[in-house]
Amino acid sequence: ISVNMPPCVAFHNGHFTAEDLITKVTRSGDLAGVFYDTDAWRALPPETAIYQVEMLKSPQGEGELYAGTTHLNPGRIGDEFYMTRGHFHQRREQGEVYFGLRGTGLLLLQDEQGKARFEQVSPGSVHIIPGATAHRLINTGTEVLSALAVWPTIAGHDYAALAQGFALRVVLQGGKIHGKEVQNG
Ligand code: M6P
Ligand code: ZN
Repeated sequence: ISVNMPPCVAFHNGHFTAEDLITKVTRSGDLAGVFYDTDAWRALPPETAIYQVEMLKSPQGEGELYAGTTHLNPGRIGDEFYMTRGHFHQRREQGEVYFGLRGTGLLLLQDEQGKARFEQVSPGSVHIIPGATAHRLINTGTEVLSALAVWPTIAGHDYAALAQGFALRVVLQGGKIHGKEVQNG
């Protein structure tokens, strides 16, 4: 028999072994308006790496899938834990699956009515993100949080729909991880 070697992802750290990877680093300077403590955000060197995504190249089109790992560093801006920007899919009906691989944190999910909830992310956790649900990773631990994601290539990203942010924030308060509701207006 003839067998092709597929790309490999290491389950202990989420890194891929593949010929052709796409990588993108998001730095604090890219995240204007994302963290609520703007003074603390300004005090951080803008080149500070917050997260890195490594993904496989995929054919484009209806039915095709991307696979990629987000590596979210541990840390806080002010008292708020490092997090990804977060997004709805441009094609709202399209879902996604996240798998926790390393580290601990939260997956923040929010529907179009603004109702938000958390799922605990830890090695082995499986997260089914339904359509029309915005998603953001938050690293509440002390090591890198790595999660593997699989999503349709046609999904796209809609960041603008979340310009006002998510309804919940996660902060360290009195040495404890605390979810805060964001006051509107
Ligand atoms: C996961 C996927 C990607 C996403 C990335 C970073 O790998 O959901 O589609 O781009 O996380 O998240 P964001 O785009 O919100 O910065
Ligand atoms: Zn997504």
